[in-house]
Amino acid sequence: MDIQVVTLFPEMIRTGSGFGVCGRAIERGLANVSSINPRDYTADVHKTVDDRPYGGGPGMVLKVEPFQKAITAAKAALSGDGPVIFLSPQGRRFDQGIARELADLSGMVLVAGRYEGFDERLIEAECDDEISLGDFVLSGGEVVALAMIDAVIRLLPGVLGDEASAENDSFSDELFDCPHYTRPEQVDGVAVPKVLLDGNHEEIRRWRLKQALGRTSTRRPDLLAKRQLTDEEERLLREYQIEQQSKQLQQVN
Ligand code: 9D3
Repeated sequence: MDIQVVTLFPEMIRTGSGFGVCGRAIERGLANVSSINPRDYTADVHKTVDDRPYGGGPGMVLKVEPFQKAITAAKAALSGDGPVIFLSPQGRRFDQGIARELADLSGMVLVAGRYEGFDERLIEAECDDEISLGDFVLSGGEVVALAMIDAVIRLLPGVLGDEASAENDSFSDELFDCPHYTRPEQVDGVAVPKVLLDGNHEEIRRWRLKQALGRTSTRRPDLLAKRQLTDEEERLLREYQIEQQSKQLQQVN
């Protein structure tokens, strides 16, 4: 996987992709992450990359020429082929499905903006896809590029061990995780749920599934609505809801 990032802040990309699972995958040659700076493709002494918006108003707009030249260089640097993906608040929202699609490609060019964004003519000329991380305001696309790079690299063959990659294929994006606990058995008087200490693996499986269903239903009912529950899952979810109700009654009394 070859990822070329067009950015005014290459250091953010290099530093941000250098740690943990992602950093190790890059070191092992399973992925390449490089940056190309539009400032290196300016022709004036001031290396100008932005200018005032036509029609007036606040903020600055990124100039076409330095970004277009940088994108051309990024495509040429790409070892294979791949889409040019603009990162902008107007894009379609990134999710695990998009991460999976991108992980099947041999490469991509991610274009991160700053200021008010790109000149529309650059988008019309160069954009194959436009992606947002969600409905909140960031200062630019670099953090979004890093989120996408991390999500995609984790999915590449050989990056994770067998256990974790099995999780990738199954329900990891459809249900929330169950709660996790490690030693010690008591923290500030709060004990680990007994079922996890008893070693009954069928009971543990049922408890974990019940917690995952319950938390997803409480916090993200939209995720659960997308999913057809099995008879066992329906039963466990009802048990969870009854258990939560009796817990709340205990707190009142
Ligand atoms: C406060 C400025 N806004 C005017 C109404 C528009 C605006 C322009 C540029 C808001 C954010 C940005 C910079 N953001 C990105 O480049 C960006 C982004 C984001 O802000 N949120 C979620 N995903 C993305 S992808 C790129």
